Amino acid sequence: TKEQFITQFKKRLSEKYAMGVEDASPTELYNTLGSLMHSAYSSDRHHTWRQYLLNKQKQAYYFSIEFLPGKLMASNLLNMDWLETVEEGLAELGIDLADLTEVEQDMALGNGGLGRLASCFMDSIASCGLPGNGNGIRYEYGLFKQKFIDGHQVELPDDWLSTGNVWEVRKDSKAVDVCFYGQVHLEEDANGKLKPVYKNQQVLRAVPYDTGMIGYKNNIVNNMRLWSVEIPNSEESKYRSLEERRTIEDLTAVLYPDDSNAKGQMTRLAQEYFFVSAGIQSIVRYYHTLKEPIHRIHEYVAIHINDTHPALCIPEFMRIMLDEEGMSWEEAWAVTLKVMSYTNHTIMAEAMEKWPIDMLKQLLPRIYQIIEEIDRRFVEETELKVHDRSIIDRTRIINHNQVHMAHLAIIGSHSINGVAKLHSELLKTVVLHDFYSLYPARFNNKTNGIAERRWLQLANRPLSSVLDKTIGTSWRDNPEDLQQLLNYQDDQKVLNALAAAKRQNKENLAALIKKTQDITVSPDAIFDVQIKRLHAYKRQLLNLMHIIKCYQDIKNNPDSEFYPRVFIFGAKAAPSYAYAKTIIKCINETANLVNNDPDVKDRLKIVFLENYNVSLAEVIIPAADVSEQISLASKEASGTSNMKLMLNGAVTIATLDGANIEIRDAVGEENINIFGITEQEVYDYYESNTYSAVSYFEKDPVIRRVLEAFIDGTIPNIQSEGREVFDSLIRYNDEFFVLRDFESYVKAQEKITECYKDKRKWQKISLINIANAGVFSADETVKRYADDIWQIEPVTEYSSKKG
Ligand code: H53
Repeated sequence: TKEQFITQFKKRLSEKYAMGVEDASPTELYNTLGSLMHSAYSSDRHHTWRQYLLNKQKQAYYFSIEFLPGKLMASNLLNMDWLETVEEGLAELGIDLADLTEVEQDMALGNGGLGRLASCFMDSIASCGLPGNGNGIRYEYGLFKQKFIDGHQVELPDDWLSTGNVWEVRKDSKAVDVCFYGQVHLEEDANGKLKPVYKNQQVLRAVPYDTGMIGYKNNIVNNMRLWSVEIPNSEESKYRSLEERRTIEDLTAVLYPDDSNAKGQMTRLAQEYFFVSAGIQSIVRYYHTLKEPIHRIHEYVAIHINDTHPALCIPEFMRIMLDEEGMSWEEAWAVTLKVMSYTNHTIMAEAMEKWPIDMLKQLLPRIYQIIEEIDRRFVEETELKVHDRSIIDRTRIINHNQVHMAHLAIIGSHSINGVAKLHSELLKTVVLHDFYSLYPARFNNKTNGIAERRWLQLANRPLSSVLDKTIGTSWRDNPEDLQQLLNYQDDQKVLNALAAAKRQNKENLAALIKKTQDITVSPDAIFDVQIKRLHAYKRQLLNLMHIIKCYQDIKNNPDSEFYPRVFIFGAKAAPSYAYAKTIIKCINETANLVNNDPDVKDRLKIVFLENYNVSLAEVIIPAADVSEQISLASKEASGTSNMKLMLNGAVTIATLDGANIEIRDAVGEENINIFGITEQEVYDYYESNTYSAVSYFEKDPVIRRVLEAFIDGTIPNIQSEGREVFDSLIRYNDEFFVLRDFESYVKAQEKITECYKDKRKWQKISLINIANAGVFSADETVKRYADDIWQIEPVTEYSSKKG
């Protein structure tokens, strides 16, 4: 109750800081509340763990090099069913919960979609009562903090742990050793079995930090285990200088901020092995406490490889089965295949990880031997199956002095899935077609999903309360019940209430924009939002070109009618991705020009919010009118901001790419604005090699005028950047078909403006989007993983019958 909470809170504050509420700072109050929550859910964590153990339940382990949870306080309060009580209790003490959550630093151990998906899954797995855990790296520094200086992106370190982390628990007793480098050879042991003998290995200590993943009002608390590197006591004497120590500690120091290029850094490869080896060792150790025979481990353990970064799970699991559990190769391979499953998240060739053989051999000699043997057996087996030998060249793991991580992941997993229908089809028909012909039964689709608790219940309380009043509260447990809203699509009262909620969110965002960027925007304008990593294939440039066209239209005809729009961007560019940074500079300089041009008279505003992250997304998404999902068809595996924006009532403008197609199917053609060429047309262009960007420049005066603005000084301060963009389109033939799609994009944008002017029509479309977003609940997605791939079941109370 509220009274109990107040008593406990004051008591804890006094114990922790020897203070009363009046003297405590927001940080002290935040830490007090966090510690109170932590004590409360720890017993649930213990209970959950015991249930799994006593039931000997099969558990899934989600291995991911990225997790992007954002802030945890509000979502933990919601899931613990404490939110209202705590809010009221604090209010009575004169404290605003929002002031405390403000103190928390975003946990940004991920770059974008991949890491955020992993965190949505963690929330959903626990909320569905499923036995599933995360396994990753506790980076000392998260994704860089982005600042703009003279319109350029500048990266600052994200020292997120500097203020402490109330949610994590260091588990010294669960630390394991992870070995690198050295030499290895095989020797026969007393039983005639080959065993590896190591020399000169570097031994590092992996220390786990556990964070409870709290289920939604179900008392289930799963675990996200993140590993941090340390120098083991036994090795202390080896690393005397500060520099040597630092090199080792660097292993878990930073998250690689480039998720589009597998860079050849040793540290990155070492990171991959580090969390994989530590995770698998700890799983096997736990398995032994069940006292079940090792060859049945697949009945108790499912390991999921999230993108290729954890693909070393396969040889590492093999290593443990062979070298430590004494299995034969055949036995070890049989269980490995049954345990492992893999999700592919991209078809972009440059994101397909490959490592030079020499590097792998040097860093992980035993693992390399095992990979070689997996490859040898794969070739041997496949030769018997296929007539066309070229298939082997295209599918084997080791080729051209490189180790292909996706090939390893596919060959060693019983399930391979894509993340949206189109993406999974493209995997089968194009990108992984050879593998599909070898292992058709392994391929399946699992369309991504989002944690609707965070993205609606928490982020958009005005909308949530309209929903409660209109359709009751069942949607909070079962997002598909949002469908009931469809009964109100012609109810003006409901439409007005939805519009009022949107208005409140827009005012909120407008205030944030004023505060952080000192730009005044009117909530009467259309809020047009593109939020995602900056990447050429995502085509922020197409958006910018349309903005420039609008600006030129106004300039050419200053008194013409132009419906006010605010274009809002949020995006980080990988520090080494020069072209992406160029686009940022161009957007920022265009913003400077447009926002300060008196002719524009507030009809156009461009806002590029600095340091886009989960917390910022939680403010932007509820306020969006238009959702920009404009990647070149075939390139965006799924996208998930498209789902979050739809759920919050934004109307989508989209290409037929990724999950956009499924959004269209859910809302109907008339409630989404589709434009651009299809994936088939993209492939036709590739095949015929007939795309000519310059012809669009020559024949379309609008395109010509827009592109000239990049190089003729219209947009100041972008001499070199403007030229670079111009050249990428004209000289280098526009890799992502921006010019090809420009005209249809402009038309779709014009339709949006017309539609927005008809308030009632717009509100109805917005309602239809909200009502149909339930199918994208990550709860449903993880249930499909649980049933089809992991074969895990929701927890039941321990029954002694199970023995
Ligand atoms: O994964 C998201 C997709 C999105 C895709 C993204 C992604 C990364 O964030 C990083 C690496 C990678 O291979 C893919 O780009 O389309 O929605 C979750 O599946």
